[in-house]
Amino acid sequence: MKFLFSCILLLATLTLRAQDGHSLWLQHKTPKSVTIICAKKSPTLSIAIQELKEGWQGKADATVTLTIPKNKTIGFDGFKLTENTIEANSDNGILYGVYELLRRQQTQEAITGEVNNPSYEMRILNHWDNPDGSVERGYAGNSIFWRNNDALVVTEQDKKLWQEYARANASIGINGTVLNNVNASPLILTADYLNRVKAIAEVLRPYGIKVYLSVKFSSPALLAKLKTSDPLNTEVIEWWKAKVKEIYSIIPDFGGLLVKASSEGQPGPQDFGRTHADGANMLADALKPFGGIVMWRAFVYSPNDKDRAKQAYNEFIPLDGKFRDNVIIQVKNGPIDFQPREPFSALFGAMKNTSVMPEFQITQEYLGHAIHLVFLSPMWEECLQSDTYQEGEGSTVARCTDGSIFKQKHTAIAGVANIGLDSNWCGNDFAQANWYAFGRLAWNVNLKSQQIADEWLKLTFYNAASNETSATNYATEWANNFLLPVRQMMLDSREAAVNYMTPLGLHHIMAANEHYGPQPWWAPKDWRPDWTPPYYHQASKDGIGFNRTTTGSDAVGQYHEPLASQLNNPKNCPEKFLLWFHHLPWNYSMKNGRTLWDELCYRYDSGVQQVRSFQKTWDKAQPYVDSVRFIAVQQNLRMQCRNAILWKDACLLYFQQFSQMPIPFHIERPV
Ligand code: GCW
Repeated sequence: MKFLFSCILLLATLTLRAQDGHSLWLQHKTPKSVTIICAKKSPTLSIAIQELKEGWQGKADATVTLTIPKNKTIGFDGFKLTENTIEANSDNGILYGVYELLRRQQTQEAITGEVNNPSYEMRILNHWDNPDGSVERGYAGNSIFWRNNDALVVTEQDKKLWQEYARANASIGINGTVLNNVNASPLILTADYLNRVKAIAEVLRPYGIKVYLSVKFSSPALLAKLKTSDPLNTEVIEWWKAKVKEIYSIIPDFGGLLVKASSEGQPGPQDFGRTHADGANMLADALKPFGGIVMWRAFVYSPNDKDRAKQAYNEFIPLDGKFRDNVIIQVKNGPIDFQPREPFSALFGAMKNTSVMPEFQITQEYLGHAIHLVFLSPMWEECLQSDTYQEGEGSTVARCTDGSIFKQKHTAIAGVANIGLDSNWCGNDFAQANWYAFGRLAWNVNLKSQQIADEWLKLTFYNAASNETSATNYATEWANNFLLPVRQMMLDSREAAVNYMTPLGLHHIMAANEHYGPQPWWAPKDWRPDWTPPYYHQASKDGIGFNRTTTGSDAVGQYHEPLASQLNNPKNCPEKFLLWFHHLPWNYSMKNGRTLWDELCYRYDSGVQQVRSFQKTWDKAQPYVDSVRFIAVQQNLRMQCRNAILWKDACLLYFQQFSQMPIPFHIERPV
């Protein structure tokens, strides 16, 4: 009975999704007629042709030719567009060209005929999805891939959903997906699960998307009952080789493995006195004959370290150059953990003889979950365009990872997905923009957030509304009254979140475990200190902030000059990172003349005022949005505003115990 009930519920959810009409940013208007010429046949090209026919907004009765001429200027996955031709060297390239052409038609962007190659070879989503269907740090419902520890049943509804997912990803250039959590269950490598992976791969393949899996390093001991999982043990090596062979026998284009090892209690090579390189290389050797890669995460820190921000660098720099060429070290954007703002990880550009890929978090673990409207593109842009100075001025994180500076064999970028079974996919309609932005930046690392927001708003909100009204007048009105203010709201939203949560370089003062609200005071005696907020803010009567200068933990020393010296001096350190690198007295004088305490009050307050202004902006957007999405976003903003006030009040009242200074007169009073 219970089972029957769950089935009905699941069916209802899936049907609802299929019917809700909000197919992300792929909301085509009624198409004009078009003839497609394409000499070659393949499942991918059939999709390309179908998409063109269903979405064509160019000249009516046009003829479009799809060609694969082997043009040397066009790179892997790239393409060249004119009004009537799409050229590429592969079927996938044609498909990406089709989506780009349709996007340009819909957003009325010129088609300029230049070659369009992606910045990274591999553009990958990481799902933190568990076999029981739960999603670690997921705020959009259960997993779209896994359900109730039951790998066997694959329904037509599942396949339809995976197809919609594949299509959305292909439309923004994503070409890989890791299907399960980095805190990996060994189950994933069992036959039943691998069969389900095969079924998923079959749906994703025509859309140019490869599947990858996260694996638990102790799988040989857990699954095959070997006495050890030591990466240098012959039986262990043979076990992995056989397992990899088995995977490729059923999924010939399998992408490779993602590993979280010797981190946060996960097993790893260090359990056996071996290094990350020993572990990664053993897996890389097993994958090499099949063309697979290993993405080895650098997210490591131990309770004993005096400064968690330094550990990844300390562990990985000595191993630079010791990894096989099919290993990529996957590095989170910042040295701690997906905070609203962090400086870039010092590993970028410093590992010169190893492939390194950035890992971003699309799901908003520390940024208000699926409730707060926070457009993350500006945060990623900030990281990608940060200058590491590692190979002279202009050695941005982007250029250090996309192959421009270091001739790494593979280039890649990963984003931790915010996708679940919710009918709008991401839990919040605006969270879809973060999925979109990740794909667009992975394709073109130099895109600007404003352009991305612009595209997403036009694709997501314009078509639906414009069908009914007379075109030209409506377009201008829509741009002035909806596009411009809502785009500005998106662009300001990340800075607002930083202001009301962790201004001036504060970090990790969120509530324990759930990482949603403020809890700067939380510090149980029996808990790991590096998991408690006071470890990070260091507030006391003498001041606030983490001293990472040469007189403190010397994390600044991990950065290249002139950056290291700049960060080391509070007068030169960008104020957005001030308390990340410095412990300063409460009456420290900021550049604008305010005391540090007053500035902190001002920042928290301005975060709240920004959210209030977002509410006003959204209220005015009502005529241009369907009521379902309008109300959902309005309610979330209301909650976000209440939360922002809570953040401000909790943090200011807590820190005031130490500063012993009054909250400035013009700041909204704590309630
Ligand atoms: O941010 C932390 C999260 C964990 C996560 C870990 C990681 C998957 O709180 O939930 O585990 O990072 O990135 O491995």
